[in-house]
Amino acid sequence: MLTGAGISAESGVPTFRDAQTGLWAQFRPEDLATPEAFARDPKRIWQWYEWRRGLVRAAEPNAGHRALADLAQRVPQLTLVTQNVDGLHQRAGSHDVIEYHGNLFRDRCSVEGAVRDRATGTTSGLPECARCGALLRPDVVWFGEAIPAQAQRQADDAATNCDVFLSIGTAAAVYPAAGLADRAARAGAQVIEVNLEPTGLSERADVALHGKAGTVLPALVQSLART
Ligand code: BV8
Repeated sequence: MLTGAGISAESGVPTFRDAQTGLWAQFRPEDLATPEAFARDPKRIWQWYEWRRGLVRAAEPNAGHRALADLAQRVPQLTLVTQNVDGLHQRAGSHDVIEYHGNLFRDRCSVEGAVRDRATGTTSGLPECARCGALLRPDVVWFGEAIPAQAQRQADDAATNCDVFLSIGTAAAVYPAAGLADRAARAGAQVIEVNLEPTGLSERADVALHGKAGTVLPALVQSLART
């Protein structure tokens, strides 16, 4: 399964398509989630991520997240790959979630590249590495950056070896994540899309269920439970 921002929408976490609100309304996420933007103005980028952390802390997993955690108990082999950096799948009880684009709540050293704790003091007023004092950055994948190697390998393997590939709450427009469904289809899997509206994947999917994930997924899991 591959999930995107749409599965967290019903938890009050804005999708990337949803217009940003307040201070961020004037920015496209694609312009903020880049190493260049961070190099240019780390203070602004940290404000954006702190804003998003606040939104997610105030959010709760929804019926869509819970249905996927439930499904994992019912099917023998299930791999959950998410593009979301909000950690809501894990809070809903899903295990071994492949965080394809990282996680909002971890910091990594902008020089050493490793996940690091924050230094107690800070000379720049921004989070700094407890080990080398360099600026910390959120442990997420920015546009133009590579997917973490282990996550990419695990996701590719799961897509190549699955019988059913579920694409949930994603516009399927950001690569290489958007290529996973085609990889699964080429390997003979059934591709099922669950999304509020048609996407670039819809016509290539074997089944396209258009509706809210928080409604469609519990119904899907229940119907599977009856079989
Ligand atoms: C890379 C983390 C190279 C940060 C993110 C091939 C073709 C074209 C372009 C490219 C290509 N290959 C690479 C690129 C460039 C780029 C890319 O894909 N650009 C796009 C814009 C065209 N890709 C990259 O830059 C990638 N890196 O290529 O590096 C490289 C390789 C090796 C070595 C060095 C370098 C990295 C991409 C990752 C960027 N990071 N996030 C952060 O979050 O701050 S991407 C971010 O945006 C999300 O993680 C997610 O992936 C994406 C948003 O997409 P969705 O999740 O689909 O969300 P969206 O809002 O778009 O849609 C939501 C959907 O839900 C909608 O359809 C809506 O209808 C639906 N919905 C709404 N409510 C509900 C619902 N559905 C169900 N229920 C509901 N209630």
